[in-house]
Amino acid sequence: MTELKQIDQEVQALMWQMRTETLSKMQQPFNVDEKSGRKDLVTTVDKSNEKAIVAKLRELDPDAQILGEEGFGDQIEQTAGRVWLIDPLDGTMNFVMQQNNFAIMISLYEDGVGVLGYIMDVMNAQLYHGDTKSVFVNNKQIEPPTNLHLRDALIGISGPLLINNDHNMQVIAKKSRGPRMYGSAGIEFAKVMSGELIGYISYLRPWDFAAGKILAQTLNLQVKAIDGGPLSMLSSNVVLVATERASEEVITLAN
Ligand code: 2AM
Ligand code: CA
Ligand code: CA
Ligand code: CA
Repeated sequence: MTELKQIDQEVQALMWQMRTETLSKMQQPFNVDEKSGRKDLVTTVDKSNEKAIVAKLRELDPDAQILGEEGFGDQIEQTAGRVWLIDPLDGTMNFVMQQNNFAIMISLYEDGVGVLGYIMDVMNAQLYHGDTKSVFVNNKQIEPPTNLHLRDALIGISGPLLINNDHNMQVIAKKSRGPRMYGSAGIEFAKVMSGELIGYISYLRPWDFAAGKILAQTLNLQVKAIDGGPLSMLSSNVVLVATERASEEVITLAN
């Protein structure tokens, strides 16, 4: 295995390369298919991005397992050892409908513990990356956001949770200064880390929150299931990322 520091450098370079490739593929015709329905899309760009990322990670870390959303990695049944998680295009609906507000995400876990995280906000050319010690946007280290209360800030809530009022989401939205909805878990984690949002709540799968969880926790943000318990890295969860104060307030209101 290549040394971790070198792997980190190589994966950062890979994220920039994937950004360039994604921008170029966006300018050419691509195919769009429905997965579970008309609100759940996959494009040829999701698939080719994942294939390219899997190929590079195999070269860098041949003994690791790889879990990718589109299935070009491994079938994973347990989190022992090194596991790379890939979301090759996060916010595919936005990619198709807006050509904006989408991300590429990669992370590394070892025995279920986060090691490295990467979120590329493609259209803003911002790579959020780091480990359990520090978080950077491109080359600049960022500081933890202010530990605000729910009533003093904006909160990201996914469309389905808010529309269906699951876990009292409408009450939580009313207690805040207002709900926001961007349609990409990666972009929303980035906005919580930068302090634009006090938190974000959404029903997510492991590759949707894996990178954000590592980086957000390094910035003193709480990342939990909506019942206050730990997140499963092998199944879906209603995920809450928020400042310590807002996290406590949301968990109380949601349960
Ligand atoms: P995706 O674009 O990679 O699928 C809003 O849809 C956010 O929730 C996106 O980050 C999206 O990731 C994620 N998401 C998770 N499960 C989804 C599903 N079944 N349908 C649409 N989006 C989903
Ligand atoms: Ca998807
Ligand atoms: Ca996703
Ligand atoms: Ca995706």
